[in-house]
Amino acid sequence: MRKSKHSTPSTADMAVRMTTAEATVGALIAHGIDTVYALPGVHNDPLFDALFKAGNHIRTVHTRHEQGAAYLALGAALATGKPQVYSVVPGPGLLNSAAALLTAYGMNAPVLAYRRGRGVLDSRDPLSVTLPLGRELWGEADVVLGVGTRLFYGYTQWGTDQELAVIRIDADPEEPERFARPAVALIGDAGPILRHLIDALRAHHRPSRHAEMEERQAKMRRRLDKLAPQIGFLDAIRAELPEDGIFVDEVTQIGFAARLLLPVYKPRTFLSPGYQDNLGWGYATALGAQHARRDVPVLSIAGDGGFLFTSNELATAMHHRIPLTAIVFNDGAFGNVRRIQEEQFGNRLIASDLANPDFVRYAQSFGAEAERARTPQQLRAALKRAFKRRDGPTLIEVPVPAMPSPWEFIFMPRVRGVR
Ligand SMILES: Cc1ncc(C[n+]2csc(CCOP(=O)(O)OP(=O)(O)O)c2C)c(N)n1
Repeated sequence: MRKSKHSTPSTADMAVRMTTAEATVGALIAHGIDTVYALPGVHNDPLFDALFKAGNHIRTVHTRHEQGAAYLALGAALATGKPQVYSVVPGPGLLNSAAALLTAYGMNAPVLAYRRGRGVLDSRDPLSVTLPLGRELWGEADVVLGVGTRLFYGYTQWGTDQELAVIRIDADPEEPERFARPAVALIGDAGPILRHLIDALRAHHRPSRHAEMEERQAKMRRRLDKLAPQIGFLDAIRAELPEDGIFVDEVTQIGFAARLLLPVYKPRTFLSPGYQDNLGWGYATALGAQHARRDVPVLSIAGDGGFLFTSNELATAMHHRIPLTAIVFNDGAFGNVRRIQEEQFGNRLIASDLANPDFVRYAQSFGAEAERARTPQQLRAALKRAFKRRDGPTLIEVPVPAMPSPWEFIFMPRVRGVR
């Protein structure tokens, strides 16, 4: 809003004098937005000028690529639960940010806990399960309540039959019938709907399943021990990341195992990409989460493939002094792709080997703290040091060999019905 040299301007006067950019920024502030993640250009120069004039009311965090701006905004939204804003130029700027936008769209995704719902129920509760045990339970259930989830695995892999009644709660009326018509579809805000259901069910009691579930959890855990190399690193991470610290997952071996095995204690502390599984979302999204939640440590994990998608945002982390800790698990390959080529395509390896920078020197060249850890014990010590730093980013490189496949716990055969 321009200042009048004379008396206080009337509302009509102000409306005439305000530019579209100033009105936009004013509206953002009025809606409680305090940060714009952005990359400027000639198309939105007036917007940036309006942001400048807005002074302390709204901060601008500029990134080094448009996907970075969008992922930072997504990370901030996921970590705080509040709407966030990013701004880029039209055309290539918008298209560059499209993968992040697609992920944001795909994430409106969770419970069971399907991985994006992890933390809704504390992992220490025996009733809190991940995919493999979820599938077993699906096979036995007579009623399933899906809250804000597509129930993708249930419908498309585990199967349905006449004996199973599905009740779905979703904010979007188009969602419940995406795969099959549920027995009941409740449309609206899950909070009040669940409150009604709890009140209605208060009179009904059933025997506790805690003991049974503890036994089944232990049995499943013995099967999952096959993923021992991943578990070693995840144990080191869980030991150092505080209960309210935020873990940002990636499409990588440690990430796949984390979705099944990392204990998660609180909502919004396990951020995982939407069902599109965008490789490369991790570092920039984690940066946004750490920018928005300075009060807790945020940990980004990535493979060497995914990390280099957005590692240019190390410059952003330095510029804005964002104290994000990141681990790169370096196996010199698109490891996931390579293992599938080895196991399912007669070891015909193509386009899956990678040439990498020296990650420690790479991060240091931005001015970041960096070190290498080779074992879970060394990783623990490095994380302890990293989480103490609050004035800028840290990178830890962990060189790793190929890891055991998690796929038997993710793509599992049907347990009921016929398609
Ligand atoms: C945007 C995008 N491109 C490609 C893929 C396909 N993809 C899934 S995992 C993967 C390899 C990941 O390699 P890396 O990050 O090094 O992790 P690793 O599997 O080696 O642990 C690829 C290319 C994807 N999921 N998303």
